[in-house]
Amino acid sequence: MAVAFDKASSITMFFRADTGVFDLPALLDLRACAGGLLARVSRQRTSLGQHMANPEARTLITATVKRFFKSSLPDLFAERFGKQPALNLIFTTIRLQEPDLPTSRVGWHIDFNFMGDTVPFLVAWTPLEDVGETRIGLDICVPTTPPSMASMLGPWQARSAKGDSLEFSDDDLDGIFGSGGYQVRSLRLPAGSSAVFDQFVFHRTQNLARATEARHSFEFRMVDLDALPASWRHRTAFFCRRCPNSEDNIQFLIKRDDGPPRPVDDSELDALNIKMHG
Ligand SMILES: O=C(O)CCC(=O)C(=O)O
Repeated sequence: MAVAFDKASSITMFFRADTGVFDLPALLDLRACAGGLLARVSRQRTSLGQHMANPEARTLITATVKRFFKSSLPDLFAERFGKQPALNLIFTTIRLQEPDLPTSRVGWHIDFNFMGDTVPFLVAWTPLEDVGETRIGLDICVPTTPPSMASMLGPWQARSAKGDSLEFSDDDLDGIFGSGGYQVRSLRLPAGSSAVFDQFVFHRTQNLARATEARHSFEFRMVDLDALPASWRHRTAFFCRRCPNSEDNIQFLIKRDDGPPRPVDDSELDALNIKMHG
């Protein structure tokens, strides 16, 4: 993917972690959604968008996105970018990390992978159980000085152009930030917390050899509907945004092929044929 960026400018990364973003009633809805949707696939990962054509799944999805839009997360996006966010439901994912299943771990990467663009974007990584002690959490790479766009995105672009893996090793990170030019922080967070960061923050599944229990998590991926990545222009996608005049205070939208996102109702969603993976 070719990406236009100002090579000399330095990257201002956004990261913050908050506890108590989802209270227990909200967590119960998120857990029901995670369990229900994962049960529909034979994998450790799925996305909300994948299940939008199924009415029972949509009930679980609706409960979750209502909780999301009532949480503090959309306002965090609005504070940073001056716009209310929409959730990209295709890229809002659910993960199960089991202690004895190393194949589901993800190495160092940036969420730039989802869009190849510098437009407004935040992901809220939200564990549904306490992580960092007996359940696998998330590692964050914290550079000691802000890297330049070129040092960060150059290696990404070179790999993307060749179709190579977009997972980076520790040595790769040494090459980008300089040896000793970053720290690795392992997040120890209670259930219902959110680690919120942008598309420039390297992160990976925590290496936690002593893990004994499974962890579920959501990755809520927020964008500005008026500034979508160029690479999504020809894609079909589902979004959800706050809509104060509607029954649930939320509105689902569909974007098909080259068209703009437009509201979609249950009957249109029921008629869709979404290919399920896994
Ligand atoms: O939850 C994990 O183990 C990794 C998730 C992640 O890095 C991602 O979805 O981008």
